[in-house]
Amino acid sequence: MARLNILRYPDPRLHTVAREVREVDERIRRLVDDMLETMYDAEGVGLAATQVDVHERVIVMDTSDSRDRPLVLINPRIVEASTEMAVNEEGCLSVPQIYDRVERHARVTVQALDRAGEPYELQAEGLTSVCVQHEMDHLLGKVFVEYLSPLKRDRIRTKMLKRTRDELQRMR
Ligand code: K2U
Ligand code: ZN
Repeated sequence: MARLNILRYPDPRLHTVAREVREVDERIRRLVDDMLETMYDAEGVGLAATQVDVHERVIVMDTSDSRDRPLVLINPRIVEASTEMAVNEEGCLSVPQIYDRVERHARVTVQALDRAGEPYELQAEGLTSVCVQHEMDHLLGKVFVEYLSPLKRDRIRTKMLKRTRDELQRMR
């Protein structure tokens, strides 16, 4: 397994729309395993393939307290979403140390393929619901800061660019 590099906002590759996975083969299973290792190492509760610069519809998640219940969603589709909405504080591994409130569906039903390529259905609420909607946005090239005001988004963009520049300077 390998830890993968996580793209950092405002990298334009984060705005790529991911394509469907044609076959759940060894290459995809290796990607899933590497994404899980990367997600646990980064202490995230979810990770989309877009964030590691692979533009295929693959998501991994683990919202369990014990951090030992991985969820794999390949070619996920939301088939039902509650009219009830909920506002939650969100963060993103591609926008480190930035948190803000985003409104999403309180509950969603998702159909996907698992790591073996078998179809299943997930009824999600709470953190799982927020996370799966956040990750599915990533597969559409959308980052959660795009729900914020243009002023907030520009401030975050400036902060991220400075932080990345400072880190590159320190590495020299
Ligand atoms: O996509 C990612 O960058 C992973 C996010 C997933 C996530 C976003 C919003 C709400 C829940 C999960 C990271 O796990 S951000 C870290 C985090 C963890 C728990 C709650 C909020 C943020
Ligand atoms: Zn994210």
